[in-house]
Amino acid sequence: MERTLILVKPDGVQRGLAGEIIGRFERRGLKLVGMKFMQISQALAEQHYGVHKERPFYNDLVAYITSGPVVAMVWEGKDAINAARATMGATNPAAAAPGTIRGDLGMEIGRNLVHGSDSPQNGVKEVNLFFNADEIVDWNRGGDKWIKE
Ligand code: D4T
Repeated sequence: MERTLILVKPDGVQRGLAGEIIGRFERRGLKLVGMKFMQISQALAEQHYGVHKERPFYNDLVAYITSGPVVAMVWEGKDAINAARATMGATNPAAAAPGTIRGDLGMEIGRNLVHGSDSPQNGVKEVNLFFNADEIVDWNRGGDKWIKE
């Protein structure tokens, strides 16, 4: 079973869209196994976006993700990384399809509302960066047989 780290970024929280965004993953059938409302520190942001350190947008990216609280979550499911990214839409909301989070709710790449891990390996890495093992909840979802074969 794959896991992805999803963040409702500061613009999503500030715009009152956290519930809307969380609901889309929930309705999709992904299973929530971790969740917290938190302020990302400078150090955590630099670790999280370390791969983008040399990119021209790096400083803006770190400033944006630390600009206010986020909702950090761990969602689990079959092919969870791809499922979550399809639900999020293209990185740039201007190019994201209608029906996706970014395509319905966003306008610009620097305010793209949501983060999701981009590979199973990064999913594991990012979940471990944001969550302690005891913050992940192992639970049985009653409706699972209507979502999973
Ligand atoms: P995140 O990591 O936020 O889920 O985005 P993606 O996985 O969809 O996209 P990414 O890693 O390519 O980019 C990370 C982050 O940087 C912002 N960004 C990206 C930006 O502000 N300007 C740019 O030109 C690019 C490529 C948006 C997402």
